[in-house]
Amino acid sequence: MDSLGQPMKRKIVIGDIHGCFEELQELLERIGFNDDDQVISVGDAVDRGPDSPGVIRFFQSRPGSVVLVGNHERKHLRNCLSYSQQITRAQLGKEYANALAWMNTLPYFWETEEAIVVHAALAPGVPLLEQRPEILCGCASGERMLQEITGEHEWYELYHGTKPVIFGHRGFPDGPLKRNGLVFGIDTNACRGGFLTAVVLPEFQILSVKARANYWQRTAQEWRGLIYGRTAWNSLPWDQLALLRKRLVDKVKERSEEDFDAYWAAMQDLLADLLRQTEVAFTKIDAVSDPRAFALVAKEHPLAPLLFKRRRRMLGLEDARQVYSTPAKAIAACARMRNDQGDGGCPN
Ligand SMILES: [Mn+2]
Repeated sequence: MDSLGQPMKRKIVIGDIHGCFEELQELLERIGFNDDDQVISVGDAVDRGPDSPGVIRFFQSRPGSVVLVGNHERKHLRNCLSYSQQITRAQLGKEYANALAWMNTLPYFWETEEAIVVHAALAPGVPLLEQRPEILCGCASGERMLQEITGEHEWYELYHGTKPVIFGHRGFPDGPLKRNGLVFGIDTNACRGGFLTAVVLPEFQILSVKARANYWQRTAQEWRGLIYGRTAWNSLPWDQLALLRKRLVDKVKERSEEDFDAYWAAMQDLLADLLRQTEVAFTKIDAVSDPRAFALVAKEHPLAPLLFKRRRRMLGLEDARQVYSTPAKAIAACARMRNDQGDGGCPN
């Protein structure tokens, strides 16, 4: 009961939604939510999952609901768009400007009678109003600042406030983190096929629903042609690309290089697909045993460079990399192949 003897309004705090709109609906239904409940997202409501626009519309249409700025919203706000943000921008289309204006109004923390809600972390011993937004939202620079403060420890091991903290950002695949009734980590990797988790206040009741798919893997694949078809990375030679990847991975031990890793994996897949296509093509003209007749047929084939190479010995990924010096050239060969066969065999 509140001071007027009314039943306390429920607050439903939800972990990183990442565009998993169906799971959000299912979780709220499971909770039996109604118009009196306040829905609070810890941030990272968008990106990676299938329906960021749906999630945004949901929160925009519920007066009194709260979405915090997570590191993903922050990347949109700072126009620092890596793969998953580019996908969301493409999904939103004309609505993107409106979504940005909305994100611009979002807070970095939320405090209720029962708990403090942040996206990523609190710097130990610093009053809530003096916390740095970078640390609260867990962007790359914030993570570095926090690491300098906490050293070997997790920030929540050093939290000695009296009010419980609810946060997201750090995925706990085996279920939400509950620590001394004081710290609740509720990102349970919904967008990677894990769970979407909520804490319902004032009881601190925890509920999760299983995600229907590993959405990020799927979305990353679906959009890779569209997004990376446009980037200059395609035109970098493979070894430079590998070097760039290594530098990113070595330097930034953050989540930000996941996007590049997804890109790298997509490029590897692409080459492997190309090789599989070559196998089919090769089998078809393998019957042509006369070298001159083979040359005549192979020359006209979309995968000619690979066919000639294969004729001499077994092809591997390395060979494909040598024949197609950049991803852009491999993509082009794939596209020619697809046009030639009309079977959409190339995933790009
Ligand atoms: Mn997240």
